[in-house]
Amino acid sequence: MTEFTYLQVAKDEQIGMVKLNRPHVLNALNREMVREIIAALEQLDRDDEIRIMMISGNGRAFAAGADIEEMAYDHAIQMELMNQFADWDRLFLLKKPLIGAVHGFVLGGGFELALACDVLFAAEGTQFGFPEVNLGVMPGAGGTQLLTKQMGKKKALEWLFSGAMMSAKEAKAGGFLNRVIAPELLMEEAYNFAKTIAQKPPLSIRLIKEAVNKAVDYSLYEGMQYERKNFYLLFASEDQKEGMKAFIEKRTPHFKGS
Ligand code: CO8
Repeated sequence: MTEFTYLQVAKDEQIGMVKLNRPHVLNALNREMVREIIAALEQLDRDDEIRIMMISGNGRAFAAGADIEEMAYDHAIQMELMNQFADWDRLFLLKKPLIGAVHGFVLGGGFELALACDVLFAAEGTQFGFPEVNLGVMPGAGGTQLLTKQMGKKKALEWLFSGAMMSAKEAKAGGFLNRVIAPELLMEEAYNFAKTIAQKPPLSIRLIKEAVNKAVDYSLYEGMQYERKNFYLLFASEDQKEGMKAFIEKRTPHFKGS
């Protein structure tokens, strides 16, 4: 396997395991880390020894979102030209199942990564949320589309408008979380599930995944393009500058609606 700066990647029999490993900032996803996550998963997806993939995080969070410090001073046109989140689309082209085992904070881009998993397990005490609204922006890597498709419009809007954190119990009731597990058993239970699926016929698993994705993904692509333009556009606003600056300066933001 390639060496990664922000990830630990391992192969255990037929299971490929990716661990986000930037714990001092709660696995905040900087651009290089996002590139690495996609590269690692694609590498495992192409690996004939691997039948199923798992993703989890080291430290006290799965991931507390995109790296705010890195993007706080970005501009809309620069973001449009870089179009960094376009790489994210490749997560939806993975052919093998991706099992998420999440804990702690699962926020913003971290929540989007969790929603992109095919099956999701969470430790008791996990907190999910889209706090982007508190920073003067909005989800930009599929959050509005995935949460709405997986939870329904009204429930999704409650969380997206408020930026509040939802418990694992609420997430399970919302329909996008498969199991809530005692923290000390999370990895073991996710691993055992992966092992069971790894024993199934790989072609059946691949075609089941493909068929289910056809059922739920219709028009997702268009929705994500629209969302992305709006996300980039918000970087032309004063409230985005204020929201992110206030986060960095550890003070309450003052939004003006401009
Ligand atoms: N970006 C950068 N640094 C972060 C982030 C982040 N998202 N989250 C936490 N950190 C850092 C903190 O600044 C802190 O660093 P330091 O020790 O140097 O001060 C360290 O991690 C620990 O965090 P806290 O001290 O704040 O820990 P608390 O337990 O007090 O609070 C929270 C935990 C509530 C999770 C808090 O850290 C927080 O609110 N974090 C920001 C959450 C957030 O707003 N996330 C959304 C980001 S925007 C986004 O995700 C847009 C998605 C677009 C697509 C992305 C594709 C990749």
